[in-house]
Amino acid sequence: MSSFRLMYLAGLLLAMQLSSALAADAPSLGPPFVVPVDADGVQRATVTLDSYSYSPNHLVVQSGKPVELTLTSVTTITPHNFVIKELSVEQDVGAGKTVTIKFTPTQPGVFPIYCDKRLWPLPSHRDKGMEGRLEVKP
Ligand SMILES: [Cu+2]
Repeated sequence: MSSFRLMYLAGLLLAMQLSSALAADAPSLGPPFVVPVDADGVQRATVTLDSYSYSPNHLVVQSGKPVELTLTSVTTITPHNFVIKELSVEQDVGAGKTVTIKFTPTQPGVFPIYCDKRLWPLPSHRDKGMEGRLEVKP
């Protein structure tokens, strides 16, 4: 094989890797999921964690009412977490585990949700698309 042909193939491979990396940079935000308010006034929802996604990943809640999220991991090996930095939420979720978190957002706003786990030197899970959004309505 000529060196020109090898360079052409290498370039093709690089282009393929770049395009897949770019695709991973634009995680799709799902339809807004309005978290229902239970009779006791608590807004409850279940979020499924997988590699590398949250489902649903676009949660809408009301300000001033407690939020209780059941985080269920469906992975067999990879640990994940659930971070909403602005609300001081940071919860590890081991592979196959389910944990419940409770917090009360007091300010309306739009806050990123993400997983900051990473297996160095690979990109973080957030970089691989494991992120979402919490919308807090007044
Ligand atoms: Cu993760």
